[in-house]
Amino acid sequence: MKVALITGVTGQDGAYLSEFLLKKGYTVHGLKRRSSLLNTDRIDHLYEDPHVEHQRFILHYGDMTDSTNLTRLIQSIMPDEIYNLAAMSHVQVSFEMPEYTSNADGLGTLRILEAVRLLGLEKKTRIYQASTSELYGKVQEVPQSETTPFYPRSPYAVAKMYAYWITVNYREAYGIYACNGILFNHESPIRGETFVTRKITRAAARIALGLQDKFYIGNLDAQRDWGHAKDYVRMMWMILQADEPEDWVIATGTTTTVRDFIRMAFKEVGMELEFKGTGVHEKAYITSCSHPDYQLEKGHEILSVDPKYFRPTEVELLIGDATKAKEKLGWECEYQLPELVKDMMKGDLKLMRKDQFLKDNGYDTLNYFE
Ligand code: NDP
Ligand code: GDR
Repeated sequence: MKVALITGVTGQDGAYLSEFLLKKGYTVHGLKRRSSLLNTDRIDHLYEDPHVEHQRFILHYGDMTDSTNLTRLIQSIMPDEIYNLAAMSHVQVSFEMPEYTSNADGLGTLRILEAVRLLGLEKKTRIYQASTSELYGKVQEVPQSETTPFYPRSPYAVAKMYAYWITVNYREAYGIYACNGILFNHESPIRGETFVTRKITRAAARIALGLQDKFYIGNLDAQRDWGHAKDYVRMMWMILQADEPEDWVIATGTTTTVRDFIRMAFKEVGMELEFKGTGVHEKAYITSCSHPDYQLEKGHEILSVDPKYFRPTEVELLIGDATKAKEKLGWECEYQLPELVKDMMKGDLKLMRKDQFLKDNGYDTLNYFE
């Protein structure tokens, strides 16, 4: 049976990929960071007691900025496949932490490749690099494919551009089976809460349940090609099973504005919206509520634009062309945007009902310092 190492195992994709590979019979090793509070929520359901025999899901402490740690782990695990998913993955935060982002996302990838080379695993270990549609940045061509030129627009994207090319270089220079998956945005009910889709579905659920009045948002005109993370992790695995190592675009081929994503999320709780005003003055109001469980007054203001969420340089439009992956690897996505929004809203309504229960029973304000 194959052995995989996943960096970024505690993240959205790490969790879905772990589940996927374990179902395929792999032994999965995951790299997690030490943190003062537990950060394994997304993979707790996969946890195995280290004292049982034949453990197939094993976690190790590590960090992408520590090459001795990465090399030692790879040496002891001797993986058949490495999925390098670990990254400081928030575009806006990368403007605040450009040096760290370059170190973890750019040099971190080099550290993995170098470890494989130094350990003489060039012919054994296949490497998947989590590349991104952010590489396309400023629009050069639509839809974006494997041949579209890059024009990164954030420290995150610039770091990922280094990671992309160092992966190509190690493939060409040392014959390592190393591939870039250029994945467009993919979301899920376990997406990080500060990415725009999850921020919206959380807010829609909380507003519908009366736990929150309104929320604040940035650029409503940005357009993204949003898919479901479940479909995309399957593709990561398919990429490493191909005969030859190559780079692949993975996308749904449709694009939607942030504004329309908000409309879709609120529709799931029976609410129609009207957007009024422009730029920083834009707001959204409820025009009708058709769901018996979620009733708010018509005219209730649910959202305002806050320029704090604008980025110094924005990526306005992403839409991917995954023809190569469809034709050569037979990849198809099972989820389109409406099903994705449904899945995310279902998840957040469930979560927020739990919050509501705690609030109704007085357990929402536990204060350890009292
Ligand atoms: P998440 O932000 O959900 O997860 C990132 C993971 O990386 C977490 O496990 C995080 O640990 C870990 N991590 C961050 N910094 C370090 C570090 N210095 N050392 C070790 N681990 C670290 O991202 P996603 O799951 O959404 O994305 C996975 C990868 O795919 C990322 O590289 C991202 O840039 C890339 N990508 C994502 C896309 C998307 O739409 N989701 C699209 C294209 C590419 P912790 O839990 O402790 O924070
Ligand atoms: P992105 O995702 O930057 O595409 O990177 P994000 O959800 O953060 O932003 C998408 C678009 O929405 C606009 N936006 C807001 N974004 C956030 N986070 N918060 C807001 O309040 C808000 N309002 C508007 C943004 O300006 C942007 O245009 C994600 C990450 O997962 C990367 O790691 C990955 O590489 C790319 O997707 C593909």
